Amino acid sequence: MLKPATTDIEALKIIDDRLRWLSAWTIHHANHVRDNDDGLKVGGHQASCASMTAIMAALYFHALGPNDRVAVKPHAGPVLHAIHYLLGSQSREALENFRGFGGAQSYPSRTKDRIPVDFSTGSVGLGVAITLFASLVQDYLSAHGWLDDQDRGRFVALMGDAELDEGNIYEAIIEGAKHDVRNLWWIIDYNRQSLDATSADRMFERFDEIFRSCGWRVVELRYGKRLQAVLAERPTVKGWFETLSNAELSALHYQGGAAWRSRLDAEFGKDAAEFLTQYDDDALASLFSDLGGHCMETLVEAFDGAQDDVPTLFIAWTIKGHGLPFAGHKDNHAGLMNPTQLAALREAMGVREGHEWEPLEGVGDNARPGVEALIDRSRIARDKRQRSFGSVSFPAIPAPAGEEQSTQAAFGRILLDVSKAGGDLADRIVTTSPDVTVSTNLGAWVNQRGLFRRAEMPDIFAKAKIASAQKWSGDNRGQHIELGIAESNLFLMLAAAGLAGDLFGTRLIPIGTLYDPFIARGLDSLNYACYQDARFLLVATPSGITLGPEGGAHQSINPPLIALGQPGLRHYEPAYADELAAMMHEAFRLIDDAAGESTYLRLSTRSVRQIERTDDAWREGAIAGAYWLREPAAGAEAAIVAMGAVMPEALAAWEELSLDVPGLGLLAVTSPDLLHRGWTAAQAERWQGQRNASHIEQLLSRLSPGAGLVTLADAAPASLSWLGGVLGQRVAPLGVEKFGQTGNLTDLYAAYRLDGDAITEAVAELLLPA
Ligand SMILES: Cc1ncc(C[n+]2csc(CCOP(=O)(O)OP(=O)(O)O)c2C)c(N)n1
Ligand SMILES: [Mg+2]
Repeated sequence: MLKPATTDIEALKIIDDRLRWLSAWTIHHANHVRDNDDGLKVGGHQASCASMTAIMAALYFHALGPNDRVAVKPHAGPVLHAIHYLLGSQSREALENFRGFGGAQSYPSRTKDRIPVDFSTGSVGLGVAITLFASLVQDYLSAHGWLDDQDRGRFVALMGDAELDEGNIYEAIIEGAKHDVRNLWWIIDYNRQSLDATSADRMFERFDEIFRSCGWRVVELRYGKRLQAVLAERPTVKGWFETLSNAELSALHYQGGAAWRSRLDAEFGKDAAEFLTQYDDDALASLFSDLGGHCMETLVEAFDGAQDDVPTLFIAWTIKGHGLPFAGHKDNHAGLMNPTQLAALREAMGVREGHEWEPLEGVGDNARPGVEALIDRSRIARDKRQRSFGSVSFPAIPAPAGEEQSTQAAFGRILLDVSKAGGDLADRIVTTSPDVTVSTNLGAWVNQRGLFRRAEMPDIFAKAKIASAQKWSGDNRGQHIELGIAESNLFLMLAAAGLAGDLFGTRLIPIGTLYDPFIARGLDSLNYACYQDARFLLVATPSGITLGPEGGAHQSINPPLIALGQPGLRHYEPAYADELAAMMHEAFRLIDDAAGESTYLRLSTRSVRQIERTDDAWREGAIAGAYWLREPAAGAEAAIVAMGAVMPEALAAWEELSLDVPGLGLLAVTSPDLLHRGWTAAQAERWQGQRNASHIEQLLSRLSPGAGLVTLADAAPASLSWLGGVLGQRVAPLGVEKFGQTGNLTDLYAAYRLDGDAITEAVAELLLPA
């Protein structure tokens, strides 16, 4: 690539200044200018922004191509808004309302910001790692013929140095190495400060080794051109500079030129005298601030020099708060300039009072055309892309035949049938699992559709004619992305694949499987995926103490409660294979529906006798969250309410008790999550004058107002006990509250009170006169 003309570099430096000003001003305005009715601290991170303005100017106005996608360090959100303000894609109103309701968000948000945000950020580390999985998805789409070469791009993560402490980053680069990921730039804003203080020194030399050993190129941008030239002439000063600890260096940057002078004088005495006479204090401070991440020539050169597809880590040395009065101060993370300091910055930047929001305020007439031309040429997407929805056709999904089945086995059979039937749905499904592909019943699907590998991977065992039920070969047509045991990676993979419609214009139907208890291991990544409105199907199996002999380390208890509190994720827990088939169809539909969401299926390995259906009336209720498996008599005094794998106990108890308790009902709950949402939504509607009863209110109003409910779930009893609040009916909640143990189902259900005796006792107690 040609080196840009000097005028471009100058224009980029001007843009760097504009970004520093606009980001600082946006935050200042929100904290000190805008009305504040409630006295809450508004906040914002002027120092974290100032640290990155040069890097972001060089990226957005020079290096990025139109298909490149960027995850921006959360605390540099205002810089991204300032960039789009210069580009004309962000409004002044949104900036004036920064951190206000409906205004520019504190941290870049794909769903809430009006500017194009490729990846939301906020929980540090996750925004970095998702770029790696997005790059893998890009390779997947290319290999499957869904992405033209000219539409491919690079994935860039702008990260704080303290983000390197997040373990999910290393889990991701290990997985990336296995898949030979490429087209990644991760750029560290190496300001050597975190939130609390300056960061520890000792790890620095290790980070580059870690990345190199995972196949990355590491480019360190330590010095700007000016400082590099001066230190090249003075190796002893350079040696001294490089031994300064993070804390010492930051303190000197904060203290400024006089402090540098006295330190150098103390260190080198008369040997530094001639050097020091060449600089006044300001010039000395400016010289030592010329670090790589603030030097436009250095940045442009580095980006131009990394145009191949090798994943590259840039370590760009910077000063936190560069150019602001608290530059380098260890406490500057949430520091805000006071009005006096802001006024001084405004003056220094040539911004007239009252003209603070003008995009190119302070840019001289000579420079302006060059700056405008550069902004005009910027190749990044300016407008928010339309999401791709509604293009996949979903055939009906028949339930697999079989008198006795587990929901986990039925899941595997349904996917196999989908695969055999072929067509659009089957081709768009991409499955993934953190080393539990076989044990979550994805095996048959993988036998049919193969592993995804960019380079052919033969099945050595098959070639050697060693008998195995499981084929394990891969090529670039494969549809299963194999992951190592790292549940956070699973969710980031699902997040990236679940955004394929947005990122690449092609909707994928991602399905991820894992063991239910290990959802907790990747919970923040799961939340992150939902926060961005990524769409996928999560199949968690096995679950609960119903896992029996596997014991308490693998028996999940609280995931239904997690799901109850997780926006963007719908929990379904089927008891029967036909329910599961209906739920999978609904989950696929929701993936491709603009108003949809992701789905979490909680499945079991317990083989249960399937129910005979006389009609299809159950189906609508099952999708809405519950249906009467055994209808209650009108005004009945009691009902059993059960979910999932313990349905046979509920049915048996119903059969036994209905002789003595006339009209006893059995409610099959398929989604406490949906029932709860429907209940609160109907309540909110009533407050606005509408009179619709929610699904669960309609179901429970078949019973008498004072009826008793015995709720039963192989999960925390709170998953269902809240149902008593819907109409004020009494509840006896049965469920699992202590860690599980090994054992057979009879012993375990008796010990944890999920059996017929427990149900009978609970019903009896509810029916006793008070
Ligand atoms: C998972 C998570 N934990 C904690 C925080 C709170 N937090 C926000 S920024 C930050 C330190 C960031 O330091 P660094 O990454 O170096 O960024 P910079 O110095 O550029 O601001 C912390 C701990 C967070 N946002 N996410
Ligand atoms: Mg930092």
